[in-house]
Amino acid sequence: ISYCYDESGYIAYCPCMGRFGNQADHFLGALAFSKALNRTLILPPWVEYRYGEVKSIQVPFDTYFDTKPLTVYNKIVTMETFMQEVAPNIWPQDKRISFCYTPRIGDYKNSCNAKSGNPFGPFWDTFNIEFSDSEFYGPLNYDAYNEIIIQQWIIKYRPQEWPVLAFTGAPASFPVQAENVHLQKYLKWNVQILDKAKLFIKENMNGGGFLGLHLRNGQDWVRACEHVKDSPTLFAAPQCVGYKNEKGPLTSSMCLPTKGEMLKQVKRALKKFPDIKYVFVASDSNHMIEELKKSLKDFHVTLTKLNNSNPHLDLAILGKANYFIGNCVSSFSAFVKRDRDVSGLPSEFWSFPSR
Ligand code: GFB
Repeated sequence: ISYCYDESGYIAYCPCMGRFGNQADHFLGALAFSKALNRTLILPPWVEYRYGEVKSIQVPFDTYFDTKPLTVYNKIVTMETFMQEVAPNIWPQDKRISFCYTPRIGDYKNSCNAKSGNPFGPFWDTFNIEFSDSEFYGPLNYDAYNEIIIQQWIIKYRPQEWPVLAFTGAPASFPVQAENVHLQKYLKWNVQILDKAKLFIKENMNGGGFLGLHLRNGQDWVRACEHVKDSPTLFAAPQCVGYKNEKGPLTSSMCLPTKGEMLKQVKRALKKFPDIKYVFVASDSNHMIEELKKSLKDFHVTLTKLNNSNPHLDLAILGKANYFIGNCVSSFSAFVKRDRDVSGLPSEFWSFPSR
């Protein structure tokens, strides 16, 4: 398909922070920001890290998602298509300028150092992008709902002069701004992911009727949860406690629930949904299948999980559960919660509200 060039310009960025959940939060913000500036959003590949590999790996955006629903909201193009078909005509070397708020520490002085470090370097290298200069956009910010700031962006960076605003990191906040949560409805799994999810549900859970659990309990998480006491809105916690703790304090069991608390909560959910006969467990580390089996034997439910770790398939399956229990603080859980909200499916969180 040959692609038409957008005279209003483009926005590119590196999803250089965190893993999938963080990047998805950032994506929704970048989507709103690009729309506010009336520019096409260049859909970046997802940045992934493979065990034993030093450099990040860039996975094309449409490996997981259908790009079509996004077009209902704003103009988009995948980074692969942009670099092949558009960049050669509109983004000459001297216009390849990286954007950052203030200089970033790295190889050069007074520079965004957009390619210093991992995943920064590997990300732009995937497309053979070198930057000729840096642009410090501070004190502007990327709040798409601040009309004054948006006007300033538009006036300061005209598309004729600045065809591509290429950001060193996502032009978005983390966690996702409340105003942008609803944009999740444009982020739809592609048919390959959906088919895999449906097949798993068909083969392992008799076609449906299951409780989905997200257990975030790996070592990195145990360490992260130690910060709960001094970070009352840690990571995705605002989805539960509000952006200013207006819905209550964050507790450590919301981040890392004890086994006892979890089992109690699962039992309560199964009592509420007596027709549910399957429990699907997703985890980055310990799925607790044996403990769950033992403790749930009176409920006559079958416990199941993926045989091989596949975060996106876990997310897609959790998105289809009849009921979901996730983690307030995890942006991985936050993705599932937003995804389910789009289709009106009910969810709750571990140890929240605190009793
Ligand atoms: O998605 P994510 O940003 O969520 O990062 P958090 C967690 C990653 O751990 C996921 C894996 O992208 C997956 O690769 N993971 C977590 C899982 N849960 C599951 C699961 O149920 N199944 C599978 N297969 N994989 C934050 C990071 O994670 O954790 C922060 O993003 C920071 O940057 C913090 O590192 C400690 O918000 O949960």
